[in-house]
Amino acid sequence: MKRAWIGLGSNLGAPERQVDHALRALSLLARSRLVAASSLYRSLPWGDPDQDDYVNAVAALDTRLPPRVLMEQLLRIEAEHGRDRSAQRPNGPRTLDLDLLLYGEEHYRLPDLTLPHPRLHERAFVLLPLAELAPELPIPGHGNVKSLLKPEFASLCWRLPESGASLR
Ligand code: PH2
Ligand code: MG
Ligand code: MG
Repeated sequence: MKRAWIGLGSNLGAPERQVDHALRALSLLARSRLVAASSLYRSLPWGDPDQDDYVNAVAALDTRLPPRVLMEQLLRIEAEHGRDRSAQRPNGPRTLDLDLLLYGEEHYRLPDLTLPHPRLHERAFVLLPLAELAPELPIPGHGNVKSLLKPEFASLCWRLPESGASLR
């Protein structure tokens, strides 16, 4: 059993509902158990300013699925939420994005999967939800989550008041 950390994001088609549904889909994955989900956060678009704000969250999944199989399942859930990769620009709007952030402490470098996620340590919309669940979690090569938080994150990403973290 490994602990995987998954980043969820959406800024098209009722983003809060997309993220809620995706959490439910993660809880139904074979050979896996969803152990925690952060609150939902609203965040300014990173990488391409010409799009709506995102809703982001992070989930912890204990799983026996190997990383590539888990990745395939994440792509399947994205597709079931209307994700159309062919019509998409890099960092542009999307109905649902599921990023595999960490898989245990494993390092991977495949054409379509790099672990840990190469930009995880600098993104407010990943680090703030992650800090809610696991402030002490080490990000290989970068120290723990808590140590990576920066004051300016507060103006880039904020918790939606009506949402709360849940342990399952
Ligand atoms: N995802 C992107 C590009 N930019 N910005 C925010 N705030 N949140 C995201 O999840 C996000 C983004 C591509 O996956
Ligand atoms: Mg992404
Ligand atoms: Mg992605």
